Amino acid sequence: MAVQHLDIRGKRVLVVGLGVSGFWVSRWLMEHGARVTVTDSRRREELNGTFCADLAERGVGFELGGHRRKSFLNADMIVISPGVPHTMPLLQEAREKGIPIMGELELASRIIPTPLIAVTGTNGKTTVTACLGSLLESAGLPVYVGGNIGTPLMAYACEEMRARYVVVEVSSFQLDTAETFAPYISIILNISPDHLDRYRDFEAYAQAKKKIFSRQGQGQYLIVNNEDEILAGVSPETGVSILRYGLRKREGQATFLQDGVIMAPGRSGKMVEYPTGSFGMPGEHNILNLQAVILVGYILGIDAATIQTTLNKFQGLPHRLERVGEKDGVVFYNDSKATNVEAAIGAIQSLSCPIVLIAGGKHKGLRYEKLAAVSSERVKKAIFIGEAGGHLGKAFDGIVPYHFAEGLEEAVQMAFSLADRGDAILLSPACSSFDQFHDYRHRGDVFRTSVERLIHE
Ligand code: UMA
Repeated sequence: MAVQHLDIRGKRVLVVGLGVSGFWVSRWLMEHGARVTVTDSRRREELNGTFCADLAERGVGFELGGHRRKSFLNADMIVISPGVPHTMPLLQEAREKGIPIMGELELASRIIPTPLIAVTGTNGKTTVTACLGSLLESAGLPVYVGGNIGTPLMAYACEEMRARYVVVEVSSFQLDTAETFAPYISIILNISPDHLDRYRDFEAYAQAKKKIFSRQGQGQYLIVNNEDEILAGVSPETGVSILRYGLRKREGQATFLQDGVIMAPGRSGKMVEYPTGSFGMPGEHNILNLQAVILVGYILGIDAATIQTTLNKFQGLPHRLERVGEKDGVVFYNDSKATNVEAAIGAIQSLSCPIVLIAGGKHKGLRYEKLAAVSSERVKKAIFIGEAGGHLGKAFDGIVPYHFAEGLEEAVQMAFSLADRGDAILLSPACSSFDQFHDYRHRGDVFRTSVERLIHE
């Protein structure tokens, strides 16, 4: 849908949530003649001061420290941030009154004319998004990288929008409110339990993820991981071209692994070989994720040499199985981005040495039995922190010896005292960070600083 169909000039638009999404949404709406009020349950002192000052100067109205029912019911349209549950009672009431409610991603996708390459999945989506950005850049294709990775697409909508492609990391929260969103290429890397504090059950979460392709059709592509039980069963009949990847060769699969080499279709119609030994990121999960990158390269007609060079050079991102130091033969890994069980399992399986695991944080209603079972093979001791510590302890009882620590710094000291030369100390929390930290980056930074302090003791 083109921007003029949104018809927002002079309309009262309520923006819910004043984080980075609400900020860029409000800016765009003001620039296009809407009368904007932004509301946030947090008080002004708790919000980003630069955002508040900028929007105040542009004439945006504020309702902070809580939401007013009247503003929801009197709005001509409501735009919500991803962190705001679309099931919130005030939104339900407004919906019943016929007031259009839109998420930031939906709004952005209606405005942006640039073809979108959208990446979702429970784990690995930020890494794949960043790697795709790198690939397109290396291929000389002007690209904008945004979404859940940090900068919302509405920030791009406020620019001249000159990119050839937009690579967007998409979360289930953003997909909850997607209606017309139909990317040129969509990718689902995997679906495993996460965010069960926001969704009714796993099925509801999986349904949200599948919305990434529900509006795709002829001339568009869907790339899915055929090793994932849920995704292997996905087969839309909307005309979208589906490309599957996996570790074993199977019928109907576009790419697969054979003797350490990824076999993939090439531009000439012949299969191309991508040796994985030189890839910059270790682990089986990356061999899977990078097949999605190869397939995007194939669709866009990028030559195989550029694809291989990108995969060799790309070393991953901070806080994702990042080596942050070594002392007396013990190596420290920061995997703070592992905010759910499957991600932590992926990290444990990627390391081939004995592990002292640091896990825990905000409990999201996940079950830790599978983590305990995988840990029994390689984790010699575990240290639990935060709100989820007790739940983890119950799951690990009788499987792996564990201790509790007050905070991350104490956990690092404790882990080092329990480790021997040749071991790895792995922070891979399997939980979100919000009980003790601002976000996973903050948690990873505290880990790194604690490790550096220990190294220099
Ligand atoms: N708020 C309300 N009322 C509510 C709930 C929240 O006013 O009922 C307010 C909060 O007080 C807060 C604001 O809403 O001030 C925050 O909105 P937000 O959480 O959507 O934060 P943004 O800063 O806009 O960041 C969002 C994404 N956050 C979430 O999905 C929770 C960021 O993903 C994303 O990078 C950014 O948009 C740009 O697209 C973060 C994330 O944790 C990294 N994502 C989850 C994940 O990766 O697992 C999904």
